[in-house]
Amino acid sequence: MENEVGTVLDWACAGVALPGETESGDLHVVKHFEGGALVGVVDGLGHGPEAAAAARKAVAALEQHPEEPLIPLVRRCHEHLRGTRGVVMSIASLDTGNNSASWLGVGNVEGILVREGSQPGQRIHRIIGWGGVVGHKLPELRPASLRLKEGDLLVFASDGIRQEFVERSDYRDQPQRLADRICTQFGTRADDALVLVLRYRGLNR
Ligand SMILES: [Mn+2]
Repeated sequence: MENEVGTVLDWACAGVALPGETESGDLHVVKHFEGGALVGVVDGLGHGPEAAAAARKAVAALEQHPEEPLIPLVRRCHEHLRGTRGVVMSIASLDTGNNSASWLGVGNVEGILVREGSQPGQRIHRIIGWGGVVGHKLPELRPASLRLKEGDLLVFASDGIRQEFVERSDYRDQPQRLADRICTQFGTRADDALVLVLRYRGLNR
């Protein structure tokens, strides 16, 4: 199963915990399922062990049923996280049969889609994150739908990364180099930070 992800997505992430903390409360999800993959970034509120525990619980809930539509999936996650710090997240469910994605953000994790062949600052779709905290209070959940083409790039970043990365990055680089560079160049060092970069390859190439 894991190998199959590699044929659909080239992906990498880069992250750093808040200086002084031993574990990060920012975690990524890249989970394949029959016909697609669930991807995204989860940020446990605050930082330190309690934030990390909430984030791990969220990722476990998401990975348990990655094939589920996003609304029931986020609701399930919300129930699992009651009594924890809670998390914010942006996630996307990729449908490799239809070359499409369903996206949903709760809180302030950045999510963008950069079309193949874009110049810096061009043709970037930003995923609107609604307010709220998974585990405490959910906003109205309204996933967005987008078409995907081979070569399109998806980037998720927690709020430990300054948002100006969106306009100022050169997205032509390989996922690992791009993730490393965004993390180094735009990390605030005032919070945990995580960047997830995925290049969509599709099934038929
Ligand atoms: Mn954060």
